Amino acid sequence: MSNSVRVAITGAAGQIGYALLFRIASGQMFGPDTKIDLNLIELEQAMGALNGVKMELDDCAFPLLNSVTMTSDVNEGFGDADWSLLVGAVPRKQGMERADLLNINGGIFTTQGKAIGANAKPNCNVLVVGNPCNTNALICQHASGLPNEQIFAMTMLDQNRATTQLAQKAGVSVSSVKNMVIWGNHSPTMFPDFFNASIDGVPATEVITDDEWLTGDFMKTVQQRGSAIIKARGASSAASAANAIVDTVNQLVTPTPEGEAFSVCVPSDGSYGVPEGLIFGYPIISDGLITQIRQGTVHSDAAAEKVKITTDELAAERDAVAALLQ
Ligand code: NAX
Repeated sequence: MSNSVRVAITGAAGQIGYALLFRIASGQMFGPDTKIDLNLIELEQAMGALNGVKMELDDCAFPLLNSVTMTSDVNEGFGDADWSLLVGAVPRKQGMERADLLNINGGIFTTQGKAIGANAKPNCNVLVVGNPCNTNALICQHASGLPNEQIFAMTMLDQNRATTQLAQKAGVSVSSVKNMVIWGNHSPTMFPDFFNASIDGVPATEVITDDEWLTGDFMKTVQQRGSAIIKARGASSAASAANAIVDTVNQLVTPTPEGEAFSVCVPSDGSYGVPEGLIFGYPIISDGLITQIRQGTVHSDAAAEKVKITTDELAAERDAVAALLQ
């Protein structure tokens, strides 16, 4: 493995960026032996704030941090990137329909996708975080021409939230909970599949026998956690989102332990009846270089219905941006 990695990050001066950059530069994403080159991409009007973040990076004196480039030019920003973390996006404002949001962000992710295709390394991996992240990733893939294996959208924060909820309910450590996979869209239709999760090797449903909680409060807490954080903190999840980005990349570049899987959205190959091409949250396994969708998960009728609801939502999002996918 190369001992340096160039990471392009959009929205670098935003609140997730502020929590993320320091973790990458300290070695938590790629390990203690990999030097980091950061390409920080922001809107022109945020360059002043970005400069302040860069000053703080300097002030950390991170031994692994080779270089920091700041730019609002996407062609420069994605130049030679090994990884592109697409965090920046336009948030939904009052009165904005979901279709408007899809289209505004669609324009951004088309431009960025083209710049990645033209300037990043051919094997650049792309992780989309900015919402609506699944459909933004679909648009980005189309514009970039990158193969399926290099496109990802994030559901790790939802997995981490679900894992903690199960662990707290069972009174065990979070490391006892495995295979807490999020299916489908990173939206309130996501399906946190507790049926196939395990706690200390035992099906979660045998450890937590409170079905009403599992199908009620648990699902609701995970699906609506983002709104609950905004209500409590007055701002959306940032440190936990940055942590989930670190976890996602870590798990993509590390062989997955036998019998386990993790949550990330990838282009569907038709697995589990999901239309090919939709960027869908699946159980994923990695050999450290190549990822694949884990097959063989059995869904009850109730679970299959939940998978269908989130699939239908993603298909509708794809149809809403069809003009960008020509
Ligand atoms: P902020 O509004 O704090 O920061 C966004 C930054 O992106 C701003 O500095 C802005 O100038 C920049 N930006 C906007 N358009 C850009 C463009 N075209 N090129 C470069 N930079 C651009 O948002 P933050 O809290 O950091 O959240 C960023 C995104 O993550 C949002 O879309 C948010 O919805 C999404 N999230 C996704 C999550 C997931 O699990 N997939 C969870 C957390 C988060 O809500």
